[in-house]
Amino acid sequence: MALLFKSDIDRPDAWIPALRHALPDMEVRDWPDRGDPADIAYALVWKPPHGYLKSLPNLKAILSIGAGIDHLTGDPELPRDKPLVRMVEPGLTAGMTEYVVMQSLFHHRRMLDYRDMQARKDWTELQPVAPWQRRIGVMGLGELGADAVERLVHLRFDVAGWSRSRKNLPGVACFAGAADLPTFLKRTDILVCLLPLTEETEGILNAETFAQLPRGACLINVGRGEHLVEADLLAALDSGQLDSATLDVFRTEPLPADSPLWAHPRVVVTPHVASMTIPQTAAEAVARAIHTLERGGTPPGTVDLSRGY
Ligand code: NDP
Ligand code: OXD
Repeated sequence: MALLFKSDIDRPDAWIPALRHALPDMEVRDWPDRGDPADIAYALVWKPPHGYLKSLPNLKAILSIGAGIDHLTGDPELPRDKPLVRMVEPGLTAGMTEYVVMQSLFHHRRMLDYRDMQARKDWTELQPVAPWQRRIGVMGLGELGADAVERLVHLRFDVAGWSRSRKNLPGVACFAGAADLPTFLKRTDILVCLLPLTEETEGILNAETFAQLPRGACLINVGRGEHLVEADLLAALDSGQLDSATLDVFRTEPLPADSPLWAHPRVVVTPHVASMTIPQTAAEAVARAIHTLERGGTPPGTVDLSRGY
């Protein structure tokens, strides 16, 4: 029984030893040396070639190296009868919370304005806003969103969250479902998208959504590029409906050189690095998931393909 590791972006020299350490009784194979497909019981993957997972005759479960699973559901031949487990591990969660807090503070403290002022050698003190007067709204209160809102509450921001099912999180105004979306947006100065990409959430960051935010709001998109309608963002920035945006994810990655987002003065671009799975902590999570599956259980992060996440 073997575990296959396959990713074009995650470093095998860090992952393979971590997996072997966490799973001493299992053979761990790296993609180029995958050997007999019949041996592979578990596939730990990021963007495997379409059709490949179906070709593994004894596959027991698919484990995603990332939290998102849209890189797998796009495979028309995905073996949908096998358990699909997405990454839930403390390193990934901590990294995302750092990024959301960092970018929230960046916009809250008007760092884009100070950056422009520095270029002009302009020594002006901008009027501060107390954190409890700054309303941050996080779309998606799952593994990542719930941790991020907890830290934002500690920083004394006025925090709200929006999810599919209603939550009860200390210090967070919780909204749920399509009916609550307008109320949630209306009270949001900094909008953070931490949703999974599904049929329901694709294109959710659009002109209609931006129009419901207070004028001069900021956007932080760390979900997926397909959540955002880029032309609507550019129009909202140009009109002043949105003040600024931080974008970590894009419809086309790498972001094409001719994208207007690269040089937009009110946009911060990062190359899909908001958070990355940490091999050491993730290998432990993978081992726990495999042990749970071997016992017939359901590990944390098991995806419900009928709802798409
Ligand atoms: P979870 O599945 O744990 O959480 C998803 C959240 O979104 C849940 O709160 C869920 O609601 C909510 N949600 C889903 N669909 C809807 C909907 N239609 N309307 C309202 N709320 C909805 O995912 P994670 O928190 O682990 O990850 C979220 C996403 O973050 C990933 O799918 C990935 O796209 C992105 N990501 C980006 C990274 C980056 O570096 N940029 C790194 C890691 C992840 P409910 O709680 O009711 O189910
Ligand atoms: C993820 C990602 O889904 O890195 O984990 O985007």
